[in-house]
Amino acid sequence: MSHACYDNQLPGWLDAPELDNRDMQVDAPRLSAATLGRRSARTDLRVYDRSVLTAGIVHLGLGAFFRAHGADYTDAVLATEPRDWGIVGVSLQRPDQRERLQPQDGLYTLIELDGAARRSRIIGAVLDVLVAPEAPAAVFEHLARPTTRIASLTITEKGYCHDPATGHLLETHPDIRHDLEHPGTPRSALGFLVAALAERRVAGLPPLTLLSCDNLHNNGRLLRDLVCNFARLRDDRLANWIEAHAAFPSTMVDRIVPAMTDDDVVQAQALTGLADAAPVMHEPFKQWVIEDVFVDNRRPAWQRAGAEFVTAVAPFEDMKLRLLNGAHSALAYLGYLGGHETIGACVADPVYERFVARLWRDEIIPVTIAPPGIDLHTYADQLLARFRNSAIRHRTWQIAMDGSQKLPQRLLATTRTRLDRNLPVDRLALAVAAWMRYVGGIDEHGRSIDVRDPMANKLGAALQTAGADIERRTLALLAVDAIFEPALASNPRFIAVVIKAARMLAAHGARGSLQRLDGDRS
Ligand code: CS2
Repeated sequence: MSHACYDNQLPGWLDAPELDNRDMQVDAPRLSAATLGRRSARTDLRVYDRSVLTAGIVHLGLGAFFRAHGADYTDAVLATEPRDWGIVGVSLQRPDQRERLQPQDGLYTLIELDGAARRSRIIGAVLDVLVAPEAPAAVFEHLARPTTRIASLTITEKGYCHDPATGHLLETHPDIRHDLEHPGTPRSALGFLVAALAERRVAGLPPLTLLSCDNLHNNGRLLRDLVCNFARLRDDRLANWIEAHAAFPSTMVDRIVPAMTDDDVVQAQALTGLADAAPVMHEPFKQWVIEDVFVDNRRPAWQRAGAEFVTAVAPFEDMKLRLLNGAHSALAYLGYLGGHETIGACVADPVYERFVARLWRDEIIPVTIAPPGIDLHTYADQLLARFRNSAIRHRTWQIAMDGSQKLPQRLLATTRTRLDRNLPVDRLALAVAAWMRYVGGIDEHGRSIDVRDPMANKLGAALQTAGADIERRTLALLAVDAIFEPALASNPRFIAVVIKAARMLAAHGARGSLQRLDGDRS
């Protein structure tokens, strides 16, 4: 899927190091159904008969996150209920996942990293991998099968072709325009889903449950609005049918899963004794809270693997987006600028640790509604412990990507609430100013930053027009209404505090600014 409505073209996800099957080491058999029995004794496997599975789930966006999260939960369900819930994975852009996974019969290794401890498990839930641009008909065929009940998505924020500030469909997005003109060969997830739903309707089949697992506020509702809006551009009756009969549960998904590196491949082989081109490293923690609305109530018993089905996901989602992802993005920009390569390195630095603790305690928690039974201070303490997991090398640069798509739900929603209540927003504003400095493309040592963002060129052009003056640069970025809704961008207190933070960053650097914020000038 291209994203040319913005001004540069970028890969959709990052878990693709420069490695292919030729790089595989030859001193161990390749992981596959035939070699599974040769795995090391310490490698776990949930045992079930893959040959009897039907693929009840078609998953769009087969990145590392889904393989360590939704596929792990599903694998656990298959161990007790081995029938309906195999997964067909669909890559919307590139063939690399298919090229790695197909020789392995879809099998891959999950490696849980807990300080010095490593645990490996082989996952068998992914039965097949399709590459949408190569085989759109095969994707439709799977989505339109009577046995397919769920289409789940981890396509990253930008994959929704929406305006991040308002959630509206970008009707001028080239992929959306393309998909309206060529419904048989779509590029976007929306194009595939709506065309497949149209086929199901004609065939007299029930629609699907469309399960968004991306870090977006109210992700089920957002997906429903986008799908129905897109469908309405094609055919009102189709849109009405989807609105009336499809289901769009909202979800909160959580597990820290850094992008794969070449070293992961070496580590996986050392642990399992089998060569795997597609292992995934992850933290021990995982959480999945799902709104319990599924077409015909057909869904895997994910609760057996620890997922929670609830009636209201919003408080879980807001807690996670604002505390975890908000802190991640704040640390990503401030940490990158301050020379920290990973989140672990950030929180090992007392200045950054104090910043994030106070960001949670003083600015985010007081305006966040806790989900039932959860104490937000305890949740924040657990987050800090998770961020400290020294085995997880989660790069600030990776999290800094696509900030234009992430800022609204992670940092700006909290900022708005605080401004509405006349509360200070110093730390949130410093994070926003750090993002502004980051997208300027030059770090504190004058080196260029590899800024990956679908709006990078637009943001760069706005900064270029603004010139060197900090106030003008800040105002130029605040004027980008796809990110900053007008009520926020025109709030005089917000403008003043972001300009002040930007000046502080320019004068003292990221680390120096954090020290000043805490009144520590040492
Ligand atoms: C991270 C998330 O890359 C990012 O932007 O903030 O991927 C984060 O690790 C997950 O949401 C954790 O559940």
